[in-house]
Amino acid sequence: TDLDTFIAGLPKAELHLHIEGSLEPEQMFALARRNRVDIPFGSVEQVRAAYSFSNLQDFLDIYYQGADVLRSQEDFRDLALAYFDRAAADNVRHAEIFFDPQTHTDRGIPFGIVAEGLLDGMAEAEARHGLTSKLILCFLRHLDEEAAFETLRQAEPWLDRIAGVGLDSSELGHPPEKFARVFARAGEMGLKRVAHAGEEGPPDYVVQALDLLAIDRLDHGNRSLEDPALVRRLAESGITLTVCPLSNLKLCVVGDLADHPIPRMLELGLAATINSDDPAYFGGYVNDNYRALAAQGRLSTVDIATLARNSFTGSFLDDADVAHHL
Ligand code: ES4
Ligand code: ZN
Repeated sequence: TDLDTFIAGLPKAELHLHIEGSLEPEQMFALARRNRVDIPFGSVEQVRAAYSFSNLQDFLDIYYQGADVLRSQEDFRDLALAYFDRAAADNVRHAEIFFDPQTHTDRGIPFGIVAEGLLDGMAEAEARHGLTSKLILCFLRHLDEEAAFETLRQAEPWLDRIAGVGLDSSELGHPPEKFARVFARAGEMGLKRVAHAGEEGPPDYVVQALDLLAIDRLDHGNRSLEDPALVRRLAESGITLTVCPLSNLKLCVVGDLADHPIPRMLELGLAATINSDDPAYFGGYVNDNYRALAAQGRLSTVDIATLARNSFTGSFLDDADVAHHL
């Protein structure tokens, strides 16, 4: 459609992307072969058939299993490059990508192998496509605060190449307050702070992320809409929300894209953006997410342009770089 052509042509930034969630089944098989790792699937079709989830935890179990094929610096470089090639094809000009170091260090893969491999891929993407990127180190919230502190210590030699810290994994039962001290330390070290909140967790987790983690950006934030005072606060502060429509559908955060909260968020004056989250698991990259939502007929072309503009203004690029993209 005309809207799809408009979406494809819009320059955009992607602000909510777990690089381990961009591991396509074909690449999972290729890396399993290269590294002689056993995987519990016989074919790409079997893998895709297993990607049916009823909640976040269902997905996380299979996502952490998939990451086991990632072993060498070259694996992490290839993973990142495969994502950047697809993102560039979607006219993504800048990406701020999450990685989960604990998923790898807990399997004996050194932090530096992961970080250097991703940085290699980022440099190659800029050379190949002019696509710039930043790295965001996520703490796994189902693990304890001390493990997060240990990860921040391991990251020290790379902190000049890491833009910020984030918080992901199982939300319910692991409120932001559990990580207040490690986020304070990250802030003292000059890192930006983001957190997943209000995906499955209640609005109070979003309030905690603002008050106790001092977040610069909110990942998901869907359930904020249940609290009118919180909505006013988010609108007045202008904080960016990184929302993920196909993820929300696949993880049953929304029952139907016809009821997706993004149009409402824009009406309420929230700085929403559209992102792919874990594209290999949720059935689409960033343009697929724009198109799926636009197909509901609840977004104007102005709304779509606003969402893309928000992705640059909500990025951690400096003002001059943002201006260059607008
Ligand atoms: C995630 Cl969708 C989502 N939510 C929380 N943690 C995650 N890690 C990877 N994808
Ligand atoms: Zn996410």
